[in-house]
Amino acid sequence: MSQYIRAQFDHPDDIYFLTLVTKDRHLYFDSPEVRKMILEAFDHHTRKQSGEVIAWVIMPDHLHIVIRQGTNRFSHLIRQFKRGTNLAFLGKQGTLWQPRFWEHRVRDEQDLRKYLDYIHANPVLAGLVELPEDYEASSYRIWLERGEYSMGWQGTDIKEPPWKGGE
Ligand code: NI
Repeated sequence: MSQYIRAQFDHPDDIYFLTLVTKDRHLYFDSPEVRKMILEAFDHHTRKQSGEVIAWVIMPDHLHIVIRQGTNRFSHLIRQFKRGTNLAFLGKQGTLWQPRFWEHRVRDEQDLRKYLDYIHANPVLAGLVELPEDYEASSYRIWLERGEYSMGWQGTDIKEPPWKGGE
């Protein structure tokens, strides 16, 4: 029984919502160029384990990403991603990241919807832009084109993260 449950929670198709925060909340990712590099690095490490980046927002001091984890655990992917970005940005000296991260398993489509809305509303709620599509470092425009949002959605009704007591 325990084996069965473990396998179920460690499947390549498992979807996770992940939050990573910079060390001491430094604004390391305060330019579009750097945010693009961070996303590309995450995408690279996700693809390496045959996973998929489903949604994202790269904020100046943290990121939220939804992934299908693929053939290796999401924690392995995060270790590789942190190591790779530390090396690229700091040349092995120090770290860009807080040691811990937050993960939530996305259980169904309704759950996914909540995480998508939370991700895409992030830059608006942080006061960085007025509309989600004005922030370049999120997957909002992709999901808008897929017909998952109506034009003019602002996300200003998204006040709380979709989990309790979360970051
Ligand atoms: Ni956030």
